[in-house]
Amino acid sequence: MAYETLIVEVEDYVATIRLNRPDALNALNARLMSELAQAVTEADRNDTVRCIVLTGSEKAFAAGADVKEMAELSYVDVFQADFFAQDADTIARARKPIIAAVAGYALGGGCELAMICDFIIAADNAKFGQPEINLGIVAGMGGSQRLTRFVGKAKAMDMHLTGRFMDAAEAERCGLVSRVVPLKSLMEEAMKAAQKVAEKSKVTAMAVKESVNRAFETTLREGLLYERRMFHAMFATEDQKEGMAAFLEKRQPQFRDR
Ligand code: CO8
Repeated sequence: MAYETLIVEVEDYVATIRLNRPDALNALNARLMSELAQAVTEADRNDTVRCIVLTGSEKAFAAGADVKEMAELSYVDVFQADFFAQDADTIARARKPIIAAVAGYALGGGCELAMICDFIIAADNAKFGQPEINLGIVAGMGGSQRLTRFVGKAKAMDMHLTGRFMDAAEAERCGLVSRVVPLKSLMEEAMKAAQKVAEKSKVTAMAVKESVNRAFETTLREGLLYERRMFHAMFATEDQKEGMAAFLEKRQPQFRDR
């Protein structure tokens, strides 16, 4: 499927989705968000895809929602359209793991989009920020909620209230990103990570994603119970038998996603 604002490639079990609005630093407009939701849904349904990598350009993952598109909207416009909400939910509900490979600016909606992914690998030139306050608005795609859960109140308040950008080293220190790599090797490292995920049982990887995401949606008690039940459920899979047999026989497992 050809997109106007994305470049999508599927190779070796990994779907790479590249945001492609270079003239606007990949600012998120309605077209891009709708195409992205569609591309993620297709990758999620595609049996040959086992992991998704979402990326932008070397200069910008995404510099936020498109200010040109938003500037003249009224309250009723954004309320009725529920601006970006459905598309963002579709991406967040994807069942296969999504890795964000972030170089350059990840600001406002761009930072929020990266946080919707399952983990972020950042290039050393990455800059994260929630500068909505400078435009007279607040975050609208999870920035006040996800960033606060990920990095804590002090950093989140600082970012949202001052609008300052966080560099890659600070983002790694405070747990927003899982690793920082040199810009030139960002895609190679992201693909290596995606290949690692892709070689696991797809069913187990989906269960991991569901279990970890529960931690952000429920109490510890409920989350622990959910995890335990998920652990029990894994014993109904052939891949549990294969994984453990392979370990005992000192060989690589041949998972069949069953
Ligand atoms: N929207 C539209 N166009 C943009 C955006 C944007 N967010 N960011 C950059 N651009 C455009 C610029 O207008 C410029 O276009 P042109 O050449 O036609 O003037 C081009 O990209 C290049 O940008 P700059 O010349 O500004 O490049 P610099 O290297 O000088 O600066 C910055 C880069 C620092 C990233 C700067 O462009 C900037 O500050 N951008 C805006 C960042 C921002 O405020 N982001 C937050 C937007 S609000 C938001 O994301 C709310 C999310 C809500 C989500 C949905 C709700 C449900």
